[in-house]
Amino acid sequence: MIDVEKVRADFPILGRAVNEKPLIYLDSGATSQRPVQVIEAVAAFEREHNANVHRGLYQLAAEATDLYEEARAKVARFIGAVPEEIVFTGGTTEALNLAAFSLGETRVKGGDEIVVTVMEHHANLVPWQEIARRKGAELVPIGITPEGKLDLGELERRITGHTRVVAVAHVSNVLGTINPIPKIAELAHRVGAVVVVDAAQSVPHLPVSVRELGADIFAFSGHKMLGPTGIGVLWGRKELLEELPPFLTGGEMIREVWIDRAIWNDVPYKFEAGTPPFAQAVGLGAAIDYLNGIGMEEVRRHDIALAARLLEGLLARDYVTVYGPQDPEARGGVVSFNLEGIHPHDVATLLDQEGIAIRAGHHCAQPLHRVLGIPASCRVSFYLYNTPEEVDTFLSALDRVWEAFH
Ligand code: 7TS
Repeated sequence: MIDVEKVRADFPILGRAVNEKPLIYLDSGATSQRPVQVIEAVAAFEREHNANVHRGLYQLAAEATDLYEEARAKVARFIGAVPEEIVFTGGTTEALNLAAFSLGETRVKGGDEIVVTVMEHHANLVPWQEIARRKGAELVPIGITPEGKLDLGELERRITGHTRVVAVAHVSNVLGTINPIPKIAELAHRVGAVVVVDAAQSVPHLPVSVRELGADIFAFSGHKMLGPTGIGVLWGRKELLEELPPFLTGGEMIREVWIDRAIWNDVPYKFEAGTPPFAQAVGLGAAIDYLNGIGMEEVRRHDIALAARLLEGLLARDYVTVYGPQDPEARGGVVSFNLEGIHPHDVATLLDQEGIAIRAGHHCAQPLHRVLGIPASCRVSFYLYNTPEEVDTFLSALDRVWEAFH
């Protein structure tokens, strides 16, 4: 069990008031809060070790480089990979653009197919739309079941000899659905397709071993897992990373340059052009230390307990429609819903009056909302610092929102 009160004491922002009420932060799916250990790790780096990495031949640059590479090793261990396979990026969006561009260059040609799902965040959809458009390839969207799970029958039918890439979220940022990556990878690999996993909502919340999951590329962001903004990760199988061309070019990503051509550096540096976000990487390393100190199994159990309590409360209210699987074990700590006849923006605005922060809108998943037949939804998302009491306070505040409209 997580000692939530002890955890909360590490997050300065959770001590503040919003609209004269104690802040209840239920939007960690958008960005998590940061513990003092992460804030201090970044500050200590800036105060004591700042120099550009992989450049200078002086002590300070060596320290900065060691700390940056140490962060890479921590990320690798955290997801069961090796450091050469960890590419630091600006975030999930940049990592997925890198994957789409580089795979598009080498693996996708006219008439090929790219399989996506209707539950993708725009970050794992629009880059593939662009590749399909540029290469004359076709985007093949896989639908969901009435319960909000991926339609595996349709997936099996639509992965064919034409499929070059299967791009899928590990955990949906709206439905919370956990997709069966090993099964998807097996189907894709049978036809030689590459599996790209948007792990933005999974790596922060579940124990993840990239080797066990069997996919080829994973992308996630530091800021959703207690780390700073501006840092993200692309993990790829080494052989695949070696095959792929770089996305951004310039300094640091080269081995040798002539006036008319260049030879690329080894992986992962081939994909890290320019000055990388090294202070942020050190912050991400501190975030991983923090999560390891708690244990990802514990984080997962905590999410399930809170989601179960929330689902039970929401399903008991006949004015609420919940989207996605009703079994808390089948989802991450994200729950989306609507109140009958009330716009999600009104719900979020009234809850804010009570110090409760939730997200309302299409959550960068407009195609999914079209499939659900709604323009927008409300979303609660948890993390290790949320309490059962906050869930209860939220549910009674929701009743007050409903009453305000009736
Ligand atoms: N993929 C998923 C599944 C996400 O939830 C997000 C961010 C991204 C990709 C993009 O990550 P970024 O760090 O590059 O922005 N999701 C959300 C959200 O649900 N609300 O705000 C941001």
